[in-house]
Amino acid sequence: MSRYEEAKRIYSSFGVDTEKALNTLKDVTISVHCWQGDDVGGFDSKESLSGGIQTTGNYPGKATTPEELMADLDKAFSLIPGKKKLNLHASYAIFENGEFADRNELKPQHFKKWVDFAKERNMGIDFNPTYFSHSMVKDGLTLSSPDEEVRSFWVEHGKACLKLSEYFANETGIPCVMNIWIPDGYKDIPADRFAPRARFKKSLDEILATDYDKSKVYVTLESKVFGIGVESYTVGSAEFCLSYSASKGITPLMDNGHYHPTELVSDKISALLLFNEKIALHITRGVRWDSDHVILFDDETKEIAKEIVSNNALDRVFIATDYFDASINRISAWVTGVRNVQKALLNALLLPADKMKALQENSSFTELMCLQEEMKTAPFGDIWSEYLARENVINDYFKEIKEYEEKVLVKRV
Ligand code: RNT
Ligand code: ZN
Repeated sequence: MSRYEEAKRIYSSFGVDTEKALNTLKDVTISVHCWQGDDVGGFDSKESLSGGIQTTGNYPGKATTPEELMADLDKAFSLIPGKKKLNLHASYAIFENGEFADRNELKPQHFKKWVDFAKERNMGIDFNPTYFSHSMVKDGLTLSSPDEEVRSFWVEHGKACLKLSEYFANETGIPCVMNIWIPDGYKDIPADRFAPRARFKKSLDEILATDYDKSKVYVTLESKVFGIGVESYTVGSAEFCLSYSASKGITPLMDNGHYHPTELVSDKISALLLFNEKIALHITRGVRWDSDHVILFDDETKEIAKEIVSNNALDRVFIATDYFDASINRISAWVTGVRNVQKALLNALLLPADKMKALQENSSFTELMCLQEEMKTAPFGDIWSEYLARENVINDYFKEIKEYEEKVLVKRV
């Protein structure tokens, strides 16, 4: 009996159908963030990364051109099973022949190459306006700025991005998730917490007044607790973003690095599912702060996946990755992190969820704990290996990535 057959038998003794789990997993789309490949650099400006987010490390081989980033994405995609979507930031616009357009004037032609790239790979595109790393970010503020010139520049950026998102959806035939996150906040105790939030609200209203097809573009709004340099006050706090999303019928986005360290996104998912048709996630790993470490197959990632799967919400949650590690091979960072989201989903699909729920309802907490612990040592690895084999993806990818590093990455200047 093969290892898979044996594992299948063991899982079925718990009432779990491994075939069903494998078939479900292969249809789950993960939106893969392009910005792991170049430390959130983008191509539209030489400004250093701002907005209270940071990459650390100086591993060789960072992509510095669209061609390099596309090649690296391809390498990563070849080692990641399942369905993928390309998650772009506006700062990844591609300008040719000396042409340039500022963020308030971005047009489809500046993303045509990305559209071709996605179409050739049968992928959809998700999109993010880029409200950082730009000279029009004044005193750390964008959509909440008291400077009308600054605020309206960024409103125009948002509107341009909405039209671009619609273009991506039309071209690929797959709806586009457009996520708004702004870095606005204050380092020290503000005198006025109200006015910046009022301006942010007004700016969002202005952006969303753009005519766009809501069946093709899902606008999401990402909250945050604090960033580096903006420790005392964040305009787009959790309460602001949840309330705004609810009032406008857009989709809330939770990044699991954006809460106080003892708060868990896994616990928040069910609450949001009760009040939203769709919700969105940025999956990351924060170490002591929103450090955006590579996602591991760790307890919280598993718990997040469990909440999606056991609440039957795979088609209601937009799952995206969001982290950036410049201290290790960036392609390996991509592959490890995205695979770990998939592993966590498979792990969740292999739990006897109904049985566990029934034990809770019957207050059989002793048996529930025993079963939960028992499942942790079930032969998960054999099912994962079977999944990779069926997807024609190799298990141990280090060697292949190292080869690519030697042949391609280290030769980059
Ligand atoms: C920042 C947010 C945001 C960014 C990306 C690059 O804290 O998580 O989602 O990481 O837009
Ligand atoms: Zn995020």
